[in-house]
Amino acid sequence: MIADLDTLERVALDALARTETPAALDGWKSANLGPQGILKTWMQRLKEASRDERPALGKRLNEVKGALERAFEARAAEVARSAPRADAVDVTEPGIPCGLGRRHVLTRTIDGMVDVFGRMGFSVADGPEVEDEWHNFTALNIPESHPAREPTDNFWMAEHGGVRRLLRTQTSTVQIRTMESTPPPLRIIAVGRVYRPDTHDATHYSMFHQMEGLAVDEGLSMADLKTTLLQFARAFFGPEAEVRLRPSFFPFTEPSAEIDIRMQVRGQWQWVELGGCGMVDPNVFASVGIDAERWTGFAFGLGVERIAMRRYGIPDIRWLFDNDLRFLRQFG
Ligand code: 2NM
Repeated sequence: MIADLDTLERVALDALARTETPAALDGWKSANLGPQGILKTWMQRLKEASRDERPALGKRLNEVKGALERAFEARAAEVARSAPRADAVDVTEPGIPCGLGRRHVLTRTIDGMVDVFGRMGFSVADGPEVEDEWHNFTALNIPESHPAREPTDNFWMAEHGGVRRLLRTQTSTVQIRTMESTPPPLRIIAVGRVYRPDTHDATHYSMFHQMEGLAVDEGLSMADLKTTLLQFARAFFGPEAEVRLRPSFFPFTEPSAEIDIRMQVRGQWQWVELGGCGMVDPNVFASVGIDAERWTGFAFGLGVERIAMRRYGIPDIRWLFDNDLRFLRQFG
C-alpha cells in the first residue's frame, strides 16, 4: 500500500510537470486533489485499512497530499508566468490584410481646388454646419422677408437659447465669421457641406458641397475677381479654359455675376455654369464692422459636385452619395 502511494505521488508529480495551461492545471487538480480525486479514494481506503497499517499509511498519505498541494501551487505560479494569456497578442501571427483605401471623388476634387487657390495665397477657413439666422441670412444682407428664409427652403432646427438655427444653406457663413474675427486684408476659401430641401434627382440633392472664396483688401476690383477665376480655371481645367461673367443678382454682392467656364467636355468645347460671384456689398461689410470706404472685396461661390461631375463625366449626382464602391473605386 505504501509503495502504491509512492507510485501515485511520482505519477501525479510527473503529470503536473507536463501541464502547460490553466485548463490542464484545473484538470490535474480535480483528478488528484478534488472531491472526486484520487486522494479522496485513498482516504476511503485508509478507513478500510487494518489497525496496524493505518498510522503509517495515514502519515504517508498526509505527506503525499501536502507534497501534491505544494507542487500544485508552485506549478500554477509557473504556468501563470509563462503561459500566454487569452488576451495576449501573438505578434508572430500573420496580419489581417487591409485593403488600401482611396479618396472619395469629391474629396479629390476639393483637394485639387484648394491646391490651386492655396497657390494664389488663399487659406482655408472653417465653420459650423448648424448655423444661426445672423450668419446664414442677416449678415449676408438677406432681408427678413426674403423667400430664401422660407421653411420649405431650409432645414430649420429647434431654437437654441432663443436663437433660431438651421443647417447652413451656403458656406458664406464662414466668410461672415472670418470677417467678424479677423481684420482685413483677408484671402480665404471656405469649403464644405451645405443643405437645402430638394427632391433628389440626377442634378439635385438635399446636401451638396460649395467652395466659396473671399478677398478683402484696399483697391480690389472686378478685374481682380475675374483674373483670380481665370487662373483657377486654367490651372484646374487646362491652359485653354476661359471665364465669362454674366450679370446677375445676389443680396450679398454688388455688382453680381454668374461664372461660366469654357472647357473641353469629351472633346467638345462648351460654356459651363459653375457658380456665382461679385463685389462684397457694403451692407455686408457694415454687418461685420469693416469700413467700406477703405476696404473692397470680391467673393465667389463654386459648386463642387458640378465641377466633379463635369470633370469626370458623372451624369447623376446621386451616384456620389450611394456609397457604391464599384462606382467610387474608379476615382482617386
Ligand atoms: C456666391 C456668389 C456670390 C459670397 C459672398 C460672400 C460674403 F460673405 F463675402 F459676402 N461670401 N460668398 C458669394 C458671392 C457667394 O455663391 C454662389
